[in-house]
Amino acid sequence: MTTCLMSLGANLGDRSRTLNAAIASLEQVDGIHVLAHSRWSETTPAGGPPHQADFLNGAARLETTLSPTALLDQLHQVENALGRRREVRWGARSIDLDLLLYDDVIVATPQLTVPHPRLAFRRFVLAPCLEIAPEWVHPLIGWSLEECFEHLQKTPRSIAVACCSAESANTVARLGAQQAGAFFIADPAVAGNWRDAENDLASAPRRATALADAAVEQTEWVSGFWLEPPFAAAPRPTFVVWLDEPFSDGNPSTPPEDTSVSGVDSSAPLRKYNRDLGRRVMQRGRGPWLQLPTADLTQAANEVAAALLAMRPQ
Ligand code: A4P
Ligand code: MG
Repeated sequence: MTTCLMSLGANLGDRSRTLNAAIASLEQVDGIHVLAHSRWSETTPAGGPPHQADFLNGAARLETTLSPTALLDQLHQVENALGRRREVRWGARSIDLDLLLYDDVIVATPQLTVPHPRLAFRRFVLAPCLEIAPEWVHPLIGWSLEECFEHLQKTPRSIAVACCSAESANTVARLGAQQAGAFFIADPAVAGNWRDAENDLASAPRRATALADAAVEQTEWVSGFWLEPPFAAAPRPTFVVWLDEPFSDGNPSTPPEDTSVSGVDSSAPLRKYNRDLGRRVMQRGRGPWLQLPTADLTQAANEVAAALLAMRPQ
């Protein structure tokens, strides 16, 4: 038997009736037992097409003998039976059932990501989880769900965008902030587009000052850079978006040619910087993060804007 945590959401039709029906249907599935569920709470839509109706959200704790993929399959079957149509990502829905945690198992396949990547900073997900599983430790972040929620409560709503390309980071931060009506903090210290560890070290004091200045006046901000902690003078962001730069063919941000050493892969130092950056952002115990590809900067900016909305008190 494995214990799992799932979220429920609905913003079409008779929402509470559908959520209750989902719990009853799950209880009927062989290999699933519902241990507890939260209250259903009204929340404002975060992301997706505009003018959607408010959601009713909740969470449930289950016991199951099913594998993560078999469980997801069952969640989809219950969604389908309750009239779920999939037309637009983040579109209005009669029911959405997401698998948040499966014990402390980590799954990363094209069909399933566990822990759910947006669990640790969404108020409409965390608040109901606190009613039924406050002590559950997020297996990647290393904080309990209660600690994640407290962090959300006590930090100003803020996102740092970390990327080895300063241009990509600033674009995503600027567009995301604009969309959500938040303040954008540009990197005060960039020498060219590509970042490196040496420049990060030299730029740290200016970056800390830019963050500290903004924090005095702004309640919500997005920075086009990440200042690695600890930095006493600088406020910590609520979470970090790591824009993972794959340097794949056809990528518009192809690394610059190094003409000084012929025959050497000039992108190797950047690849290393990119990999190290990701490792540092995702270091256990540091706080929430979200990994996004640089392939679609507009989509990444939408994620930033939706995350800011999802952090706001309801
Ligand atoms: N998938 C991968 N991992 C998981 C997982 N852990 N749990 C795949 C469930 N599904 C997972 O999901 C798209 C695909 O994600 C699935 O085919 C599955 O294989 P979907 O349910 O078809 O589409 P979606 O829900 O629109 O996309 P997504 O990315 O799951 O969105 P979220 O994160 O669920 O956000 N605002 C409020 N206030 N309340 C909400 O409930 N929900 C969303 C949707 C946005 N804004 C909201 C709410
Ligand atoms: Mg979903």
